[in-house]
Amino acid sequence: MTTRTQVAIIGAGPSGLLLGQLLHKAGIANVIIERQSPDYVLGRIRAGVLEQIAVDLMDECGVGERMHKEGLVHRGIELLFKGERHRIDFPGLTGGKTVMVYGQTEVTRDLMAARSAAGLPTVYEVGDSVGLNGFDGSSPVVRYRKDGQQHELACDFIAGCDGYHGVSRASVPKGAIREYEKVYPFGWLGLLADVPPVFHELIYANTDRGFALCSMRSPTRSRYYVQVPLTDKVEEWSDEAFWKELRLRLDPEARDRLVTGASLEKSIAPLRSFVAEPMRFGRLFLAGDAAHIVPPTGAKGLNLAASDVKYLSSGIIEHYRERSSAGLDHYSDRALRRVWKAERFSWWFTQLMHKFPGEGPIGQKLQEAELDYLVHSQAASTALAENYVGLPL
Ligand code: RFL
Ligand code: PHB
Repeated sequence: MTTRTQVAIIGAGPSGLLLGQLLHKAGIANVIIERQSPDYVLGRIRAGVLEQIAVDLMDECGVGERMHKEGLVHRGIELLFKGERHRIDFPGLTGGKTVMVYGQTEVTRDLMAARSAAGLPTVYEVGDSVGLNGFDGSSPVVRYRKDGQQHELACDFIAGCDGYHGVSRASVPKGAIREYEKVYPFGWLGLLADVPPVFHELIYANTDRGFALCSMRSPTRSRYYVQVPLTDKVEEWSDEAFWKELRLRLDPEARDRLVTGASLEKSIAPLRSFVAEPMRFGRLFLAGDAAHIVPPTGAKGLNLAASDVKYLSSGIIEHYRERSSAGLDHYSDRALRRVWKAERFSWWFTQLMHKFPGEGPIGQKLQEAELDYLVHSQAASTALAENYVGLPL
């Protein structure tokens, strides 16, 4: 069966859902095609921190109400090294800026609810059946199978919002896109639990046992991470072993205050820096993790997805409203300027906070010297704060 739309969006993660909503608000028809079920998408525990740009985009999509009610405004983070915590004050260093702690699961849930309330078409559970064709010419077509039936979706543009392992980037002819990649020699073991957070702000810890992060989803739900070797398997980590290791990486006060409990979710994520250039091939546009990955240390992944979508939606809207291709022609360059800065920040923060195998004691000493400089220099603290809250669009 053949149907037609203006924009075919591959992937119902934050990038695809945000784009779908912004296009719908502008009167542009779009269909989202997603490999998994909605519950599967909502079950992936990922990002927790939104920059103001992402908050503003949620508002622009008309889905900001619950976020403003339940999200937590954070005015700083704490850096823990040599057993002591030091605060980085965001508003003081950036002229009043803050971030919002509101989980990616909730962002996705709010966007899914708005999409379904507006009756917009989303095709879930298409598995690996999606094929992209004709995007190097003027008539792109997306083919997929659903419930045993073959479908064809003809469109003007395809938005590849299908994450790092998606079909969109992989459909571009070899050689047309250049890929830059760095894989880090460790992962993050994350645990989600219904226990109150150890502290009301995030704690990023550099210790001689490796990195740890204390984050949260609400005043009663905590998200913690510890750096682990890539060879570790999540099944080998009992909850007890996780809490014991986390405690060893905290300062004495936090160690005393830590409340432990049964895990709701536990997983290991590898760390990677990756950029695909350019983010466009003909009528196919890549956005979010489909085009770039950052290590989670700087909390930039979801936020970059939001800024890509902001640029891409304005290019598409300009195309239909003004018959101008300028915004679409500049999409890749505009997005990549911001992407590379976030890549640099995330790489730098990862280097500073993690234990690198083979670096030895001098690596630890050099990190501690840089951290000491960072928390005592207004210039260096400002550089961290302005990147963390998000560089301007
Ligand atoms: P997603 O979320 O991966 O969504 C892509 C969607 O595409 C679907 N898909 C397909 N659909 C159809 N056909 C195919 N062939 C398909 N292949 C894939 C997938 O099922 C999926 O639903 O990409 P998107 O939308 O670009 O969003 C990106 C964000 O998810 C990601 O950048 C963040 O989660 C990264 N991240 C963080 N970002 C932040 O801004 N702040 C944070 O605090 C933060 N913490 C994190 C993170 C990522 C983490 N992990 C697990 C990688 C913490 C962690 C631990
Ligand atoms: C999270 O809460 O999952 C989180 C927060 C900050 C990060 C990464 C992940 O830098």
